[in-house]
Amino acid sequence: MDEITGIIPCSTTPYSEFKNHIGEEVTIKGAIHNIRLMTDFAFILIRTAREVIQCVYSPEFSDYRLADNVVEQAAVKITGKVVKSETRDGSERYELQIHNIDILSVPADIPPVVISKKEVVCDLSVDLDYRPVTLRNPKERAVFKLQEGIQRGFREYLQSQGFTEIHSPKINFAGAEGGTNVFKLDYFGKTVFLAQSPQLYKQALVPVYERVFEIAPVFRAEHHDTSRHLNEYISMDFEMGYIDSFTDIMNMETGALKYIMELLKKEYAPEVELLKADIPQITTIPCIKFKDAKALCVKKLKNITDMKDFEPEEEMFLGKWAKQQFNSDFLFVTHYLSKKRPFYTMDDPDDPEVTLSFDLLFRGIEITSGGQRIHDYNMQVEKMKKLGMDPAQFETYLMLHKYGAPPHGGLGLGLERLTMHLLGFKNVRYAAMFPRDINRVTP
Ligand code: AMO
Repeated sequence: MDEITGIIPCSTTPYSEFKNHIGEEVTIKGAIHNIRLMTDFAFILIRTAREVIQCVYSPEFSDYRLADNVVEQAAVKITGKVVKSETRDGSERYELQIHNIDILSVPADIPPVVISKKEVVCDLSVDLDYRPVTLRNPKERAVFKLQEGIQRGFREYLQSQGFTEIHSPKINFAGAEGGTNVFKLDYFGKTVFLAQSPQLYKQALVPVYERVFEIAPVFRAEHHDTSRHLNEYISMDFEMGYIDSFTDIMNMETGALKYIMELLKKEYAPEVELLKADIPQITTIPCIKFKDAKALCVKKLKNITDMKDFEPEEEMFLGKWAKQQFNSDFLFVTHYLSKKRPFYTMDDPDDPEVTLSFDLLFRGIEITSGGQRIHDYNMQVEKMKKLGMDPAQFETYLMLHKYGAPPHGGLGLGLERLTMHLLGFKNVRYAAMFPRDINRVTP
């Protein structure tokens, strides 16, 4: 009888170890990414989980002869001898002289778009239509490997600061962020809502765990087709109790971003290089109050009509201003108007027209909203009433306040928005693996 040991013996050698096996025979498994047939030999590129390995076929290397089913996208197991290859720039590279190819599977058809070149050259909509295939292109898949690094950095940093990871429900009794961009759902005859954010739950968990975080999808019924809005995106949230001021939250975010950027440089270097990612250097992040930032915009930009919020051009201008003035890619804008922030936001006791809240701009686009929350029951009920909300509808949320909550606050950071600006994409869809927008629910 066989017994399952929980151990999978490693049957393939990663490229990073080739340098230790020069002249030896090794085995690799992967997909044939590209074949270049020459007169009496062939280059066969093998795409493994994170690398593309050059293999060379020649009748001189063994008795093995190339078969007809050695085609691009076939899954293969190759054995061969590791040799140093010649590079134009003199850098150390290794390749495999093929001794044998086992075909593990053959594709039924050729890919609808060319994925074996450096870039997939097609319109964004075509790229997205064929995402399961276009993501096989090393540059396209690198985007989401890097995105993994961002999430990992966020998680590791917050865990190091005593945060507990949570998962809040995505089927909710109310929209947490207000507005019309909430998806309604028929739930056995009852109307429920897809979570716009984990807001109500992360706050509820502050008296339980003090510091919590969540990385999860959230849903926004965006009615417009813009280059920076998705209908489903990954929100990286945290909430922390016993804060002295809402600047504690900004400090925690600054620490997390520093950690993330260092992790990307250290452990995601191949992707950073492939994507030419412009990883920002963070020392400190400058802060400006909303009203001062607005005054700057009014002075420098024309036709500003909305004095309560920023247009995208204003955020772009502020991003450039932060770069010029402070050599910073980031800018915290604080004290947004009370009218413009959600019901849970704490007003500034010194000036109730404004809130103890902030946005973080990264290269001129908002990537984070956050702030201090109301923790007092009566204050929260009053604010809800003032905003025309029915506190009875939020009875379960208000248990937080009713039964005692410490001063607390937190933030939500849009993963795709951060990725988009790290990589200089013009459209957030490039930073979403399978984006959902007003026109797209497939693949
Ligand atoms: P807010 O609604 O501002 O705040 O969202 C926080 C961050 O999420 C990102 N984001 C989006 N990304 C892609 N597509 C969208 N449609 C979209 N909408 C928002 C942005 C934004 O800064 N509960 C609060 C956060 C908090 O205070 O803790 C919230 O969700 O990067």
